[in-house]
Amino acid sequence: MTDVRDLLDRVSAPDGDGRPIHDPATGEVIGNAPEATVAELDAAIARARAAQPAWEALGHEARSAALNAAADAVDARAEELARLLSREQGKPLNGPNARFEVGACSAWLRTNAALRLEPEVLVDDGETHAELHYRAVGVVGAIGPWNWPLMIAVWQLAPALRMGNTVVVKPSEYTPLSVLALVDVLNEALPADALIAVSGGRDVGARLASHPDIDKVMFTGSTATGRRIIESSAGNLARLTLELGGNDAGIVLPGTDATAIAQDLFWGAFINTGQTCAALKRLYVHDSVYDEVVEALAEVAKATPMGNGLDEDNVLGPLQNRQQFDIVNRLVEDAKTHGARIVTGGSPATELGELFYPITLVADIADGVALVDEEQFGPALPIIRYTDVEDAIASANRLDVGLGGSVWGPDRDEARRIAARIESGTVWINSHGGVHPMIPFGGVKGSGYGVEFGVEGLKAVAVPRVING
Ligand code: TXE
Repeated sequence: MTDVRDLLDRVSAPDGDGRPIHDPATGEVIGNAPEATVAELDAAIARARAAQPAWEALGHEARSAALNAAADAVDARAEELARLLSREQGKPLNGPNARFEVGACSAWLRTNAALRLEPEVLVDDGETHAELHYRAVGVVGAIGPWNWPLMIAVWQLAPALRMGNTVVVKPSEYTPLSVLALVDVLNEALPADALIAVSGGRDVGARLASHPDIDKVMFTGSTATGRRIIESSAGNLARLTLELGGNDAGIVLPGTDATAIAQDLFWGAFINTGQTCAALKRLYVHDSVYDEVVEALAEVAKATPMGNGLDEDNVLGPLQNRQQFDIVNRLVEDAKTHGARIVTGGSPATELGELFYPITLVADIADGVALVDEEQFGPALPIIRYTDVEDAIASANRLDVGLGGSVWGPDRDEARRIAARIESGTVWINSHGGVHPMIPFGGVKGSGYGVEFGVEGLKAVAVPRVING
């Protein structure tokens, strides 16, 4: 079995120092994360600032080559990274989980290496010749969450490095070791101080966002923290890309074949055991197919194994932390008091471990109940019956978030017409949550602003410069 000891030795705090990090499946301590002080963060930002001009001066070709070499380094360590991620985050090795996440890191690095952002000729009419060029912003602060800690770190750092920025990464305090290990591996291929990871608590995150020498903040996390980062940007004028929470709705139209969509619906909702920003979090199903859809989802749930992520059979894991476990438990208990019907699950799976909660399908529930209105970010899905599609569209749009959404049905044109009326950054048809390194991704309303991925993602970590004349 691949050992993660070497990676842990490279990044852990010395014995007796740092913060213990627990495996959410077993409660075991897997290592100690260094806890940087604000002064240490300041020193890291100064180093990143000093390294930036030379990194930008290398030019696009050389930076692309470095990103490809960094992807090679990730591939060479992929199994170790996946195992460390599984132990720290809880997600299984198999399924759309740890090995998949490490693979996505490499794919995003390579795609960013291959992207081209050429100068645009704006006006060329004989009198005026104006071109738009893109330059690096400077030093980018990348602040990440605990659900997809490696993939989201790469979403932030790959385009930033590609454009010639240097980057200071602050991982979530729940999953620092795997991100520190990833950055250490990436740094096998990058020049000194182009990419620095600083592990610490919320004070370190707050300082990174408000630091006068930070030019851009890439943030994925809660809406509450996003608001704080917006406030601090009034001080340092940092540009922001904010990918905040969501409460994605899915609408299943009449005539849909329930068994044909059940697998995709299931994974749209329960990828990473529901701990995914753009997961399906409220499902609106037409009365004519409601019972079949609920039944088909229950069949998939029964056949999908949950447990310790290192067991090759499992594809669902624990909640990553007690805070999130308590949110899911509270929302399901509250739904019960409102008369909702628990189809599968419905109470903690303590036989698997303290932080396990089973796949919980909650039927006969309505808008206004907290499990529908609040982001559960876990393995509990409310399934709401509708009779008029106009009501379903209104329900999808009634909340103050808009990251993703989906429409499921046999008629693609009809589904597309409805999709155009959903207020979210992405609407999928007959699938939910798939992302692609060439397709811009971002939210509207309380889900944040700015997009990641593709050429638009490069522009988001660049500043325009017009050359006129
Ligand atoms: O997020 P936080 P948490 C949602 C999910 C979850 C909730 C809280 O609903 O229940 O957010 O999760 C850093 N300035 N999502 O507590 O607090 C912090 O150290 C700058 C949705 O993990 O937002 C961490 O690195 N940074 C989400 C990061 O911000 C600050 C994924 C995220 O922490 C800071 C995860 C500050 N003032 C949770 N305070 C998604 N969109 O995918 C904290 N941080």
